[in-house]
Amino acid sequence: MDIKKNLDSVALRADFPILARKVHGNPLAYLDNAASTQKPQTVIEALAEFYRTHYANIHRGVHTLSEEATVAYEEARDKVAAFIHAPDRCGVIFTRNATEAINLVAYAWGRANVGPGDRVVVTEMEHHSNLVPWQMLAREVGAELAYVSVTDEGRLDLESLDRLLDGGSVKLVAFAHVSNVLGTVNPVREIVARAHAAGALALVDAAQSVPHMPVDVASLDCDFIVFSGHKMCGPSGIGVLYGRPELLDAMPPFLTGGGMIRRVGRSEARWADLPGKFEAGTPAIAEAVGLGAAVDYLRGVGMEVIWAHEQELVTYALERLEESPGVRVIGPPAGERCGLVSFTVASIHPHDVAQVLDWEGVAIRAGFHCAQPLHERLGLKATARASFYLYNTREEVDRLVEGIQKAQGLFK
Ligand code: 7TS
Repeated sequence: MDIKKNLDSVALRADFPILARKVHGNPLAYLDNAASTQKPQTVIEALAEFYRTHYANIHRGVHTLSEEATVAYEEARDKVAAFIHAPDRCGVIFTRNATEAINLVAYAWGRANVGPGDRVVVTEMEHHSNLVPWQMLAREVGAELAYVSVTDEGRLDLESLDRLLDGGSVKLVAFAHVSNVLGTVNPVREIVARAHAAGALALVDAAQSVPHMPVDVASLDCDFIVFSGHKMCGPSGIGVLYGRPELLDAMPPFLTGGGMIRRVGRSEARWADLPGKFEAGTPAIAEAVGLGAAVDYLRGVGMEVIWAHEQELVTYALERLEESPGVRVIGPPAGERCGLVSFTVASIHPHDVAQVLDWEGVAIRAGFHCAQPLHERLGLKATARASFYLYNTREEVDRLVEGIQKAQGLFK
């Protein structure tokens, strides 16, 4: 597919001021989007404009600024709900990030619904954010944490899921929509259907999917879904949990204090309705507004167009890397993955590869990418990872490959 027909990446790059800067005298090629993405001018301006003209605390004052800030914050919730096709805006809970959203479910839902002998199922490809909260829960309540296997090609082994579900007493299947290391796009609907058939709930970690592809939570049929604003052109400090309102209603709160109560007596309190019940304290007000602006921006470009662009780039990157001597690509083939690629380079530590690339102005990540059990499963010490977004170009993929060749020359 010709990218330019669909996405004018040159014009679009001008929307992101940081992409004009140089690193070590070279133009910046920012290929670390799975860690965090850059921000368009509209998001930067939405934050500044909100602070300049409307800022106040929300849901409290009757004064004009507080009312304006409340409207802006709640409009951001509407935008997020529409973006993921959430059936009910009250199920959209603002958190700090995907990590906090998963912790919210692990603490509030998990402590109330998982007990001794129950099972929580995760997969071997999870980010630590979708592992450690469940390890903590399992240890605390005496439940078992079980893992869906990953095949050598980097796919989930759904037969191992079936075996775990057959064992009974599975309360939750928590899994990534898209792996942040392998790039694998998991069959969410199928996994959710199998979990539901076994009487379990399903939590989808969409940190690497919502920013890059159209996601419709109603059609995925999951019970909880989480993602982070900073990975989708939005500010850091704002993330999202969407939960089925009836589940959220039945859950005890996670954090308690101001903003989430209806009435407080000397010895007890009653909770506010959704979504306030899960938003204790002063939330990330301006950041929510910034996330709303990010959603506007992404919708303006079009999620299908962004996905197609990234597919084109990753297909090209796989071709180039696979023909490079000494480079080993991790994960499934093009067509089964999102716009990221992890790899190793023979005899060079991934940190050294990343260092040489940085001298060239090419930003990638190296290490475990917060997925240590996955690296252990694949027998890998560490990997280097290039991850793309809507503003990346084929020329930047070429610079990645040239940088790797340079590292190979230096470490010969
Ligand atoms: N889940 C997945 C699949 C992720 O990739 C990440 C972050 C998280 C959860 C946590 O997101 P946070 O916003 O709460 O931190 N992934 C990465 C990464 O791959 N490199 O840096 C952060």
